[in-house]
Amino acid sequence: MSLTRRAFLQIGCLGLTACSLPKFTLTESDADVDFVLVAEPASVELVPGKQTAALTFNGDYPAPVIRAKQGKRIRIRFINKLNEPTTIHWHGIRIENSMDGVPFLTQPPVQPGEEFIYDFYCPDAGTFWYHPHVNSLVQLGKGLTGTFIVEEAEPLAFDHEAVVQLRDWRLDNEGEFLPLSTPRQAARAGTLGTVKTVNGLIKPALEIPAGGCIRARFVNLDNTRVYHLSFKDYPAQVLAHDGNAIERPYPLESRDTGAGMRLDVGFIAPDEVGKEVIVYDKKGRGFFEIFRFRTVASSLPTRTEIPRLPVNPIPAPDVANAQHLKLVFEWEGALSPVKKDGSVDHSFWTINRRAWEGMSKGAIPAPLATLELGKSYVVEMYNATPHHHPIHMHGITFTVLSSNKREITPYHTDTVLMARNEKVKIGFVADNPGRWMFHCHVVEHMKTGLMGYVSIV
Ligand SMILES: [Cu+2]
Repeated sequence: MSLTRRAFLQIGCLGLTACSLPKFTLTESDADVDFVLVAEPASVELVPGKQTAALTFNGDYPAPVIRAKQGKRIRIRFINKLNEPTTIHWHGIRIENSMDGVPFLTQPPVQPGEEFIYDFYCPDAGTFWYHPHVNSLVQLGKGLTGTFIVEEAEPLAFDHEAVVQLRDWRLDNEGEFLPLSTPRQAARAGTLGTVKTVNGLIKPALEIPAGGCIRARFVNLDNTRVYHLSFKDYPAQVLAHDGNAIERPYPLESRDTGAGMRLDVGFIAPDEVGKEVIVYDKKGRGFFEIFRFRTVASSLPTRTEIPRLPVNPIPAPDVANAQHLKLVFEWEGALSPVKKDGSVDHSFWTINRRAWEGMSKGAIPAPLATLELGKSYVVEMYNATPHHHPIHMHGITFTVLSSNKREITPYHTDTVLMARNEKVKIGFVADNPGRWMFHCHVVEHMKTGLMGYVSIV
């Protein structure tokens, strides 16, 4: 296959394998929306030769990659064809509160057979993702996760973009789901999957144009796993953390990317056809292959420079005059009795000694804090547990200011991975009114206590 640079720029993925493009075509009545997204059960092949009864977007996995444009609105007609209520949360988008997709807190759950128009403006460019915020362990665990890309207002000079969607599945050899959670693991680092996939495939080889300048968008769609992404000795640059471009790109050695987190990496593909660049999960001194890129023929001129990404317009907090808040994450370890219907409500984790109570119509728990609109805040977070937690805040992109465990060059993100006993300071301007969830993105942790919300008024 021979590809010109222009062709890559125009079409992006150009039908290369393992690059998911939206399959849905708009009908006439959908002409007033940009995208139609359907949550529905469907059979997909994850274990080779076996079928898995998954929950999907638009009938397949990977889910369609939804593309919006920075500074523009996007309207998505969402249809719930599941047999239970759901919502869609747009992770990392500084969105209007009513579009944030949190049941009861920001909208009524979308009932089976019903639909909801998500209509919002995208102020920031980058790699984001979407998923339900209802029955998350099951709905996300069985497949409802997808990538949401906001393209920069001005196109960038990459030759090719690779969307790399990482996630595990808890499956047996026949492709049947294993229990998605085990209390023992929920009270620790979380229950890991058994089948690791990249864009739905096990250790695939993703095609890239020889000599091309590549933007790889890594998206950790998993419920639990932390990936320690590394190219080993192959030169690659970190361009963005969790969708937010950094001012000074730096060489990728290994970057810890927890559940819900993203990493944009730029690199120049080898000049020769059939060469491979292997991407690893680095654990200790060991490098374990996740997948590989493989070069295909192209007529691209040789590139030496990787374009920089424009930094998003995130307001800078006034740290010197900011109000300080403290949040302590602790392990409580309460095994709860089995309820009448056979279910259990373990709470293992607390924020400021309080485990999330859950919510329903007319029963919204009190916020963790009420913040004043327009004011700057510094939140001192302390992970007093022996496990890592990717801590995510909705509606606000914050700045990671410092840590007691590592050198921090302040950067913008929506999710910060906290190591055991780590203290992290984050800062932000509370400029987005509404009630914003604040939780760990290890889904078993949020479901067993490590969740709350802040109210900005
Ligand atoms: Cu956690």
